Amino acid sequence: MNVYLDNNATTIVDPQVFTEMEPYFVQKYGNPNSLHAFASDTHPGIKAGMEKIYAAINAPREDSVVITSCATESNNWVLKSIYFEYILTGKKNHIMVSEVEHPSVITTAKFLEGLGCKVTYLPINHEGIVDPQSVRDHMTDKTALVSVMWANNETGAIFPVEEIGNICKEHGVPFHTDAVQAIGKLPVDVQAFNVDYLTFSAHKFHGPKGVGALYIKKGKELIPLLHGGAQMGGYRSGTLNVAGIVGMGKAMEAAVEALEFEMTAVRKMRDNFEDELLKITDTFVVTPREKRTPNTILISFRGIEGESMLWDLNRAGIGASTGSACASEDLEANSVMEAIGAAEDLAHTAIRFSLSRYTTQEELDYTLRAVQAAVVRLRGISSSYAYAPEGHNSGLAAHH
Ligand code: 7TS
Repeated sequence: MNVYLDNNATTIVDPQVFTEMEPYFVQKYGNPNSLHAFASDTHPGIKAGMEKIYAAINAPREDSVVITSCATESNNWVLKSIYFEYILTGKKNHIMVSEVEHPSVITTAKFLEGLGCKVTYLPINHEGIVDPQSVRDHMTDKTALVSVMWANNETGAIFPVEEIGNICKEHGVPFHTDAVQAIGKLPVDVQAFNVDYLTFSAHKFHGPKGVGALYIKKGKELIPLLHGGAQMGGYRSGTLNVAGIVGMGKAMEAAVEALEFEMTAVRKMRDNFEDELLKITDTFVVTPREKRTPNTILISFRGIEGESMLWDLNRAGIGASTGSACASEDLEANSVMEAIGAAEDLAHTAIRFSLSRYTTQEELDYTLRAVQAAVVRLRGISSSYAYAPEGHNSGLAAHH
């Protein structure tokens, strides 16, 4: 059996999405900006795709949704353009990001720090969530941007973007949120909250890879990152990814339709699976499940290196993740676990299971048996676990 439980990394393309994209490769392949029928043949598809994208996040027509190549580009764009416009010119000197943003935000912030920008890395609490009060505490009259993700990719923790958006509005500071892990898992409505910039990426909700977007509220237009032929109203040059726009539109429409299913059926499957995993001795989950996206579990198995667990699961045909990047030689600890202040041994034991609307109960039953077998095998050969034997009551808190 093959079981895919790494949906926070990427997802299977919905076959309906693939079908809608297909004509735009060998039939309707014109450059939409050319002046002939090959070009105009692409226009209805682009228009329909864009309308679906606007509808899915309830974006008003006067606001912009600019298509990019991925969420990484969208995140880079916001931070770097704010830097060019406000920091390089000396009008402001400071931005805030949470300390558990995706690397596309964190490494960009670090890069800008090297250019002289002050950066506050907002901490997360013991549940893995940013406290809105910390945004208020660090706000200065020189703050140019606050960037806090809607939901974390590793824990699934949902961040208080409504409160943070309000604090930003009070201070007249632009607010960006990386909603990559929120689309299709939580209701995302750019008019319900104060959001100036919102990032998303099609491949996280059963659309194609290589197409993302940035929502930009009217009046908050950014300096372009990519200069060139002035496509996308001059905001983002480069020939339009026609099939990508068609595919992202269809995928977003389907994600909104499936949202209720995700929030009920997928959540229920996730909860039951998690209950069973937690029956294994010495297992820990940081963020309470009601404060998480419906599809995600980040769980630690004391005494077991995450990578060893992945190896055993992979041999059983199961794809999961440690949620941490592997440096070439050192195995890095999970960054969220580190930020929470988990004991070093636990930070290396986190495994992320992320479900989707395609996950079945049968797959989870099979995975549970594989995890149980891996735990027995790996704890049996674990030197660190030998000092914390089964039943030993050493929870996360005891190790602080
Ligand atoms: N932002 C968040 C919150 C993400 O989870 C990811 C990908 C990105 C941005 C980057 O998206 P892309 O479209 O540029 O690829 N996250 C993950 C992950 O959790 N495991 O692999 C990729």
